[in-house]
Amino acid sequence: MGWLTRIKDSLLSKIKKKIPKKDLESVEKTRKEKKETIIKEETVQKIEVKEEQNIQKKIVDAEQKPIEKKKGFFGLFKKKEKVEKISEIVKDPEKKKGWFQKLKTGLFKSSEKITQGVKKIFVNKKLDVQTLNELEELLIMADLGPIAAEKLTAELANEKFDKNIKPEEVKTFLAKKIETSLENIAKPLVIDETIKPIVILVVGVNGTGKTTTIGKLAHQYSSEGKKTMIAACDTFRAAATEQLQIWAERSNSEFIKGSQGCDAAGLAYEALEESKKKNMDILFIDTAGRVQNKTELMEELAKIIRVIRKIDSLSPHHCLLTLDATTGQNALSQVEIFKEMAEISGLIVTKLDGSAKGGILLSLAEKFGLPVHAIGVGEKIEDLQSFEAQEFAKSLMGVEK
Ligand SMILES: Nc1nc2c(ncn2[C@@H]2O[C@H](COP(=O)(O)OP(=O)(O)OP(=O)(O)O)[C@@H](O)[C@H]2O)c(=O)[nH]1
Ligand SMILES: [Mg+2]
Repeated sequence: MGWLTRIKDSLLSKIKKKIPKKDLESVEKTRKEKKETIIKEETVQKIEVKEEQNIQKKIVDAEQKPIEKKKGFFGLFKKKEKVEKISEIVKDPEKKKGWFQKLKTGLFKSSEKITQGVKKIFVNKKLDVQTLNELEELLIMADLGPIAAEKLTAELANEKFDKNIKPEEVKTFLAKKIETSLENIAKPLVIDETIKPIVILVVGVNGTGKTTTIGKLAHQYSSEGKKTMIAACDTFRAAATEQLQIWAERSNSEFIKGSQGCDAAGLAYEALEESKKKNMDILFIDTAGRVQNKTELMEELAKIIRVIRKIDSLSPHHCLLTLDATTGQNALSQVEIFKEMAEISGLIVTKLDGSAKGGILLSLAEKFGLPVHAIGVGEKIEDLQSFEAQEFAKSLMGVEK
């Protein structure tokens, strides 16, 4: 009954009269416990941030060779004050309709779960305490996360409590609210054309789609006429280089590789030097995703960042984290882990084709507010769409365009 804590006071007193005293007491207890947990979590987070800052300071201090312009780890993505030319992943309007269809098909498992659930809850029923509780539960089960579920349910209660409401109306209402929540995070990847090359570092857990996403992004930019280079800095996994090389060929990108097991940071340095020499527009750096050895990965990523900054102190200009939508709530802990390792500037959520956990985008928005630049909707080179709040919300709720 989390939603009860969020509804308007006038409605609250009306609802309270209908709820048995013992239930109200239990809501009050949950509310108190929740508040205490939030305070505790915030304190822990503050300590963690402080520790993280200390670690990063040590990394910077330990660096021997002076870099072009000394600056803190967290100054990583400072924007140039004046961006003269900006390029975005622009959607071809011709393709737009087809993409909506594809997203709808991809999110079918998620939307079907919600549609069937809403139908069951709201058939010939008034919006009352019981239906609201059931709805909140359904939304949590659909991976929207407890915070978003509570918020959406309370918003529906505020507007429609005690009124008859049809399943379709519920879905349309929720789609609109979800759209508003996602609007803040749906941001295209912006490439500052005054910087050459723009360095895009791609990180993420094994199998989340780093390599594939680099191939897709490189293809989009090279089709726009940009000169792209890809560096195979996942020197850890066997066959990773060969896989990336295929994507480089498909996307008409230059390719730079080392031998298996070679120093990833050294290779990244070489790649940046080379891409400068060749006047590349964008350099993509692929990385290994071995989170099972967090310390090694953390050191490797920190080293990559440290050495490329010797050439360009503002690099990497973007640090993208790929998340596999099919892993659901697990994606949240992946963001936590990678936020410790690098300053994540944006997310790419992959495998939204066929995922029953599309609601994860809401959880991510509520928890981190990080920009989502694009979504993966298949394994092919063209299967990367820019993330658009409205079409996503409608697809998730199974609402017609
Ligand atoms: N259906 C679907 N499959 C995807 C998508 N993105 C990536 N994949 C598949 O997911 C698998 C893993 O993708 P990779 O790009 O190799 O993932 P990675 O993060 O580079 O993995 P490691 O190199 O092992 O760390 C491949 O089989 C891809 O084809 C997507 O959006 N949809
Ligand atoms: Mg890979």
